[in-house]
Amino acid sequence: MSPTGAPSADPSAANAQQGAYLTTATGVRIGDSDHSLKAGPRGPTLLSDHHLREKIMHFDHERIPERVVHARGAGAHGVFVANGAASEVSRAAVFGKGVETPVFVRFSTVLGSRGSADTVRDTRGFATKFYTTEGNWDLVGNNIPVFFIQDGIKFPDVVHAAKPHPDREIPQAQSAHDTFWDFVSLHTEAQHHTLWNMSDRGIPRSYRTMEGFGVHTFRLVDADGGTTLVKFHWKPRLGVHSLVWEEAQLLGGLDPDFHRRDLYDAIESGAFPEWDLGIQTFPDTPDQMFEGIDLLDSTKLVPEELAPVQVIGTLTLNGNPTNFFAESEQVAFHTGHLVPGIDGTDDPLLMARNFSYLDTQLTRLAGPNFNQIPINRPHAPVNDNHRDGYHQQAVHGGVAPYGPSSLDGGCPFVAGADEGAFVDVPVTVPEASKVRENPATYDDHFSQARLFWTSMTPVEQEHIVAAYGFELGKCYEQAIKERQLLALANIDDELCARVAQGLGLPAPERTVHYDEPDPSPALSQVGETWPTDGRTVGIVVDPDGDLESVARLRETLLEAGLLPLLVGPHGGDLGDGLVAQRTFATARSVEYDAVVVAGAAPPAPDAVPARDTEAGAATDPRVELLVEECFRHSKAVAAVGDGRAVLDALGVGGAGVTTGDTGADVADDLLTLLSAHRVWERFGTTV
Ligand code: HDE
Repeated sequence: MSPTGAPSADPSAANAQQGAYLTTATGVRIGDSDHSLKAGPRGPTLLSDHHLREKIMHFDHERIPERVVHARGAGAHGVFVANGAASEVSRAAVFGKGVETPVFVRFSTVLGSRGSADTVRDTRGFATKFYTTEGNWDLVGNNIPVFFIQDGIKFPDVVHAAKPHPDREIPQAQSAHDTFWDFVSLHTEAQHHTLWNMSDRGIPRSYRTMEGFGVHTFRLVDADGGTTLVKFHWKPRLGVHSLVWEEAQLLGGLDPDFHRRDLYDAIESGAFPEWDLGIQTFPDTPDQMFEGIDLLDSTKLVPEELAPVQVIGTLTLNGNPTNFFAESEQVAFHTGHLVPGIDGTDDPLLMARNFSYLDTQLTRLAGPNFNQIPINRPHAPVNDNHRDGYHQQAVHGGVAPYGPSSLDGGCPFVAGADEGAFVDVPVTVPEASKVRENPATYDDHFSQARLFWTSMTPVEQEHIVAAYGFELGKCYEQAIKERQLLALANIDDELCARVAQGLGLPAPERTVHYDEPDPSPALSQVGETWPTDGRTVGIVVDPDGDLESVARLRETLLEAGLLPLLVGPHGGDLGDGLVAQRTFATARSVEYDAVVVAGAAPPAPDAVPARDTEAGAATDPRVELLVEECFRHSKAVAAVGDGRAVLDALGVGGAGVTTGDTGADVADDLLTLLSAHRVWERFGTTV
């Protein structure tokens, strides 16, 4: 069991940590693990020290290769409860009404190495392993519904272009460099995905506030063999929210583990993250098209306005890993891990993945037996005829690991469909010649990028323009910037003109023409309100101020499911039983969704030169920075009692700023502001 009481991999299964005494790997108790065996206290170390040899040997080989992509990530245990809505279209047991299936989910960035920062601008992985009664089903998705390439053969190209430059191995975990923009500007089918990366979706606030997508079209099979094409969507109950770019950059240094910490802390505190799983369904027609959209082209989405997302169940993450390596690092996902009732399609991207995910584990987990590692073990009985290989854990009985056999009682037997066998759908393959060609529908690289752009509110468009300005501004090659501007011109002339202006380059003319797509308002993150559970509020406390008001505000926020953190001029007791969780030295705005200045905040003794103001150094400069950054990042700001003077001195007011005599006066306003995530109008644009 994990510390939260939720299911996790059983460590005893790996024969580790039994008994009270320290032992060697072979179970011999050890009397001294701190001193090597030497010829006298100052003499040479002896080769006969078998414990030293074993301890160092094992340490020397602790590292395994990181994932070639998605190396940086964090996982959690949970449960998926189906509502039965998918049973009509799929016979999979996991979709049966009320069926509860244990899951393990791993979130990740794509580009960075294992130790890179969480908050970089990138696509995020959202991979789920369902331990169903019929075997494991892996839904290996992303937080962006489209991909860079239409054919898996291009995957090494896009990844080589996006990873650090091979000569200096920089920049780490960034797309803001020449080789990335060189590739995507030449390979224009990547423009749609790239536009999502430049939007707020590229810098999520939290794993808990990301949507997830299966990306490809999958095929569901019902009890009678009938088929339906579907796209999978994960909808976060807390809504889809993002950081702003400056926050993301600051967090890269101040808290590179921001998303990992957020996920762990939320689960640990009982604020279990939840997502609804939904499907868009399409008739399984021979052309596999829907409303003119090629369902086998993973650079295209189907707008929710054309095919609504129907909820088929809910995922709750309720258990942190007991051991990061054993679970989050060793978990191995595979698009070919399918169960009866869920199948793939001929999307050439998916087909290449079906090859890749098995193959990569041979290097990463050093052999073909990775499904025997505790986190990967199915909960359904396993009775395969695979034998031997590196790291074989099983002691197989019998003499006939082959079929047909007349020995071992002919066991194991193959099952029929009514005994739960996976039955391949007899899809008709069109008569065709072998070719290295794309269908004509794959030629449209821009219409859906434009659909995304025109679906954004002005403030979201502003962020996109700034993101392109940053990324292309980091490129050195003029030709690459100019080529990318041409791609932008083919998406939208205003987008192109605004980015070009920032780069100091002329905006080129559009060269590609296509029908104007209808916008999809469902793609915007702005305009709705969401639950505020788990939102973090920094409360700046003056030990000489009204502590009773602080205590009441803290209580109200806690009761509303938020996480108030008291920020004091010093650590420890602030008076009246209030204890500082942060100090002026350790607090920084990026940790909070809102800040409350609950009293005067004069410079603490450890403050470095306070800024001169007309009133003198009235406020600790770190508190000023806290307020200014929260304001600049369009977060809610509140002031109580003498805290109002701090805001006045900084000129902080207007939309999203609430003040009062006591904490009780600002609590309701704060909750309302937080439910909208940002004070959107403060970004300077009407939304
Ligand atoms: Fe992956 N991808 N991918 N990918 N992918 C891997 O598998 C690959 C693609 C995704 O948390 C690797 O075990 C190819 C699309 C996630 O462990 C590797 C192609 C989508 C994760 C691999 C794609 C994804 C991976 C590296 C193009 C979204 C992390 C380590 C044909 C639908 C899983 C590993 C985790 C990981 C190959 C494209 C999602 C090398 C060849 C599209 C979430 O096998």
